[in-house]
Amino acid sequence: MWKPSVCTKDCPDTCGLLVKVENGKITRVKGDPDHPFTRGFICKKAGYFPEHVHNEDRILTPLKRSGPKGSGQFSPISWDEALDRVAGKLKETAEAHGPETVLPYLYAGHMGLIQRNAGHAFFHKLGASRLLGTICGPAAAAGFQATLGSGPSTDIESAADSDLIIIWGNNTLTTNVHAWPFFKQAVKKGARLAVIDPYRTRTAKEADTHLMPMPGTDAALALGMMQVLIEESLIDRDYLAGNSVGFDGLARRAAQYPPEKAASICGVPAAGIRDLALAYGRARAPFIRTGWGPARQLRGAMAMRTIACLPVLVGAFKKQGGGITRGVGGGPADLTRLTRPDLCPKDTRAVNMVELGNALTRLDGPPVKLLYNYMSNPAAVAPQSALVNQGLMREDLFTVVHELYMTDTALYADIILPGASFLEMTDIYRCYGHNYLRMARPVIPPVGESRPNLSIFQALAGRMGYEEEVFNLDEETLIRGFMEEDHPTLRGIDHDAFNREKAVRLNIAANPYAGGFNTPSGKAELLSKTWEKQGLDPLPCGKVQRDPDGKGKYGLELITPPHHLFLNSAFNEIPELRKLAGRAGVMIHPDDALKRSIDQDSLVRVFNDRGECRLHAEVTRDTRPGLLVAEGLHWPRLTPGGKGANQLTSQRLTDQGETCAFHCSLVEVEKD
Ligand SMILES: Nc1nc2c(c(=O)[nH]1)N[C@H]1C(S)=C(S)[C@@H](COP(=O)(O)OP(=O)(O)OC[C@H]3O[C@@H](n4cnc5c(=O)[nH]c(N)nc54)[C@H](O)[C@@H]3O)O[C@H]1N2
Ligand SMILES: Nc1nc2c(c(=O)[nH]1)N[C@H]1C(S)=C(S)[C@@H](COP(=O)(O)OP(=O)(O)OC[C@H]3O[C@@H](n4cnc5c(=O)[nH]c(N)nc54)[C@H](O)[C@@H]3O)O[C@H]1N2
Ligand SMILES: [Mo]
Repeated sequence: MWKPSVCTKDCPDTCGLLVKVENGKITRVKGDPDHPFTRGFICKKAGYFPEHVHNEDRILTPLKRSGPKGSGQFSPISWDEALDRVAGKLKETAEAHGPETVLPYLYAGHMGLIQRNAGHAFFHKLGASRLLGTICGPAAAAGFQATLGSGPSTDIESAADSDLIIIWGNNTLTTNVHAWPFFKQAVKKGARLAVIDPYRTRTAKEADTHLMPMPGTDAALALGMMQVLIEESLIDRDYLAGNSVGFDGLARRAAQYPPEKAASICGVPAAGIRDLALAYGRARAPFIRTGWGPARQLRGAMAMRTIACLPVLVGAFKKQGGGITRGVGGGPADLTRLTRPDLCPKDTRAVNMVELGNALTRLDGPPVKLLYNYMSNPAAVAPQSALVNQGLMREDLFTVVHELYMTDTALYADIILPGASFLEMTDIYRCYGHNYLRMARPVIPPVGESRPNLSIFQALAGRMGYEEEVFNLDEETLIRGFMEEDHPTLRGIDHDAFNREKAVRLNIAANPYAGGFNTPSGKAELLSKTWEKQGLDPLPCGKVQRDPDGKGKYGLELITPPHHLFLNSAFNEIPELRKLAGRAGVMIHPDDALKRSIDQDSLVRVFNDRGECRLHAEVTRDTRPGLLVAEGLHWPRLTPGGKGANQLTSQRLTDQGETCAFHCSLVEVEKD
């Protein structure tokens, strides 16, 4: 029997799935052909969901630590014992040290609105520290917001009508593969495909043009293109006059970045910048797909804000097929009946999740005494792992981990609670790559003794004596409540189809900028008064900020972009995918390898002041001189020396959005 479901991984595609169940077990997963965006195909990873659900390494009972911290020695206990112990420890910690010494840590292991947000009310009621969930998107969002305003950007589907697609810092074939057929439709009709990425990704290999700028130089590159557009009169003056503010200031700024200067900052040929700018200015309907890559830099918001000026200059939003995409998506937006922010005591302290290493080792007044981790694997995904691990090793820290697998983080737990997989629970899925909403009910009951997040938090709430209604609401009731919200994107949608678990189109225009911009001026802001008031440069600016801890000391840039066969650290639990992925590697240009006598496949030590890890060298011209690329994330515990690439990344925050500058690290490398 085939049952419908939704892929819940943190990916812009949020695929429609069909899941085959035989004798109570999931035996196959394939794409749902009825899904209007994902259209019946799935990525390599999702084909392995049967092995994700039924896997001999899956944690199926609560566990308690039975050996030294971090040793991975655990013994099974009953749910009653586990919940009593966790609730008891929460009460004890809150009473002895204050509730802010409890820190929930979560991110996006599961993207459904209910299970992902299931712990918020609980921690609000407790008065625990709040976690700022900024590890991924906010710098990109802030940059876009400054120029184009908040809200959804251009629908990717409309790119099928473009005649020039620029994929800017996104590895579409790896991280957003369902956008590809729309791009290919355009290419079939004659569109040119350009990629801007520091290394030759799978996607770059398919492009007509590939510019390989050094990381963190996108604003200079975009300004170089603007200089050409303005000088060659390829801008749309009527559109600018009616729909933007600040053009004169921008023009003065762009004049400072002729392509030769931009080229020297970015490390790309000036002719390449000029050529791309001319193509962009002359295209009938140019379309840009930005990923998050340019934003994972210390000046990441500025980079995104600057790129977002390009479509404004040429009036791309007027044209069918033109525009710019970062994220999309709409309602339901009001989740307060589940998250209950009103239960949170005023002025409760906030801890930025990027700075977990600091929070566990340096934060005082008060320190963190109890870490409650779910839907995240910080020992692998958070920056500066050495500090994170040092914190997790603290004897006086009590760590609870909800997980399906023995991740690097789970190894440090005092108590592990077995989580159900997404195919075993009810949830509702919004999406950040297309405009369809969908719900999914369990395909099979929870395997073993595992439980969905909502059920775990409700059981804990009972033990804590919390009596608010939220601690008794079930998933179907919550979803019905969410869907009653009077949100413009929910108006007119087909509720009946939604209840039958069909993907329903939200009420979002394919070109949301046609009707104006959601900025303070209502226009595209080439000059941002909002940024000016915050003491930031109001205009796009091409200054580069490299890793301050490595400047003058370490000569190589390191980026750690997504791996084709993993999703952040997820899917490492599947032996077959691990085998296909091979050993954790680092790409190095032959010139850099030669200087250091590094041979193909040899084990190398990559290091900086923050830490070190051991990777296998892949000597290749797919990266450029001066740039190392370690696609990830492999589980550190399965990597030589037990250390992963996040040993090298820093906790420094981006210019806006307080995001992690994951792709901004200076390092050195040597033969091991
Ligand atoms: N297979 C797979 N799919 C995934 C993920 C995964 O890990 N694996 N992760 C998921 C998640 S959580 C997210 S947020 C998205 C992210 O999806 P993407 O936007 O594709 O990923 P990013 O890490 O942001 O990096 C995108 C590209 O930017 C490049 N890049 C790095 N620095 C710079 C720079 O300074 N300028 C420019 N122009 N490019 C730069 C990188 O080399 C990379 O190819 O993908 C999701 N999908
Ligand atoms: N160096 C470097 N580091 C990065 C990035 C990078 O590009 N480079 N990318 C960053 C990005 S974009 C992001 S978004 C973050 C992602 O950070 P995370 O969201 O922490 O990423 P995952 O590795 O997917 O870990 C999620 C964990 O949740 C578990 N899980 C899945 N479903 C459930 C559930 O229903 N309940 C519970 N309790 N657990 C569940 C999974 O087994 C998995 O171990 O990582 C960041 N880290
Ligand atoms: Mo992400």
